[in-house]
Amino acid sequence: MLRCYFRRILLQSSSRDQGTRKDLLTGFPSALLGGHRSASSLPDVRERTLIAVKPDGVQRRLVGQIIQRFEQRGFKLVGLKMLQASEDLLSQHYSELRAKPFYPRLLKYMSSGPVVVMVWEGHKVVQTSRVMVGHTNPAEASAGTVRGDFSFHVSRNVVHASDSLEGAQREIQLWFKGKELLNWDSCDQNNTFAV
Ligand code: IDP
Ligand code: MG
Repeated sequence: MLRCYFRRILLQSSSRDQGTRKDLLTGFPSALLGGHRSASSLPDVRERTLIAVKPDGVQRRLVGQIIQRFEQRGFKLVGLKMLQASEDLLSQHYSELRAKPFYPRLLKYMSSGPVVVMVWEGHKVVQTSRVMVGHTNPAEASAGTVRGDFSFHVSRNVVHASDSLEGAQREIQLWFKGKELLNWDSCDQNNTFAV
């Protein structure tokens, strides 16, 4: 019921003003959030995260298998593109790691070829996708995770996943324009969650 109400408002709002900026993290118009942006007040089935297949993953033709894992888990793809990331974009993306000794090598690796960036949506998608991706160092990543199944060294760990709600919001805004993300209704939603 509540979900239908929110959906109706969302549809009315998008048809009334296509130019209104939707909240990139939740898919909800910013105005609907009423200034309450704490994680607990967000409609959590619309939580969003940024996943990227890094240049090694693209070169090794792993894009399809990585997408498949998120699809089969039940998450919803709301944004997807392939690009050659600029140094400027990567330095913003990895700004917290600037002081690390591996930072120059990391930027060289990430700009060595195209990446495929995606935004996935769903209940606790940030936390769940970190588990699906596995430990930063593939040598410590569990089998069954992307890194645990497809890589063995930290310098080539195939995939990126946002590590927090705040990180996801920042990264989605960095990599995507609002109009590149689509709000769409999935026909299986009654079979993947209930509120
Ligand atoms: P995360 O990708 O699991 O969130 P972060 O600590 O945020 O891990 O590091 C970002 C990326 O930097 C890693 O995914 C990996 O590509 C690279 N990286 C992290 N630690 C090392 C290291 O010790 N040597 C080389 N590259 C590293
Ligand atoms: Mg990280």
